[in-house]
Amino acid sequence: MSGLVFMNGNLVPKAEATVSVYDHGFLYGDGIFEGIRVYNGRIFRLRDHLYRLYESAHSIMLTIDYTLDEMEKAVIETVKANGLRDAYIRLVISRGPGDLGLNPKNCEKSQVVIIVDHISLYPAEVYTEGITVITVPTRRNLTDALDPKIKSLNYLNNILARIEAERAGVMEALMLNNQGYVSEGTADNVFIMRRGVLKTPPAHMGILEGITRELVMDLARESGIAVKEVPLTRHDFYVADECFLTGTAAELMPVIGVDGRQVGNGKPGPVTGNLIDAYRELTRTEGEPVL
Ligand code: PXG
Repeated sequence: MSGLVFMNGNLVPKAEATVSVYDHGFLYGDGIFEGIRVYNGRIFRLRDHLYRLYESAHSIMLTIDYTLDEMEKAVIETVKANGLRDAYIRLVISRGPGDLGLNPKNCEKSQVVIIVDHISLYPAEVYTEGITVITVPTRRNLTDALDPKIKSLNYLNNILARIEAERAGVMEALMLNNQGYVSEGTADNVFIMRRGVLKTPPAHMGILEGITRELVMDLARESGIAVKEVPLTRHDFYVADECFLTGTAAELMPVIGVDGRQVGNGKPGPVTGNLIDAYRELTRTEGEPVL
């Protein structure tokens, strides 16, 4: 059952799911992607991911040969074909094969790829014990160069930041923007709790507008916690009562140390714990099962 990849309309076995070396996604990182989860047979927040995908496409002037509704059907079809009730979906759209020049005018057909595979989860203790992070030298993309709101195939600066973190012996990096404000992790958004208020950097700080981020702000507000989108410096993280990362892959991950400073009492905080529980409940129960 599993191992079938959607390639421009065809479901092909994993080993045959290949793209051209002339694809501008490969040559130049010219394309966009989404990472989506399947929980308990349900595709979590698929519509939100598709809206963001089509916004990214519009922003980089990439034509997708499928309407949003058609793409939704294609994703569901690929999930069903793979028969995985808990899975990771990687939706990739590249400018398609062209020639060796930068100009995409010869890229006649964009390449749509939908991969549904097992997800490699973070170890369970990460959620009960938390992780430590560091800020790294590699900055997040400038908003007026390549806006981080675009989920493009250009992840090199995030990859460099992740390598810098790994070499320093921690699992994740906090990236700063060009002004030195904290923007986000390499594949996750960041939050702090301080004196009863939940804070996260606003979108104009140069971040991906994470779907988990939005959801977590809603969950917090519903439980009566004040939420503020405000610029945050490294100091704000050092003196936070609680800190956590949010993302499709990371879910809600407690952070207990930043740049060698202990955050709060050095243990995942109570608000973080409650939000993790609420998030997990939602992922298992929201929406209709597709298999
Ligand atoms: N910031 C960045 C830079 C991201 O790439 C997030 C924040 C969180 O956004 P969501 O919408 O997921 O809450 C991301 C998400 C992967 C992978 O396989 C990466 C992401 C999502 C899923 C999988 O590396 N990035």
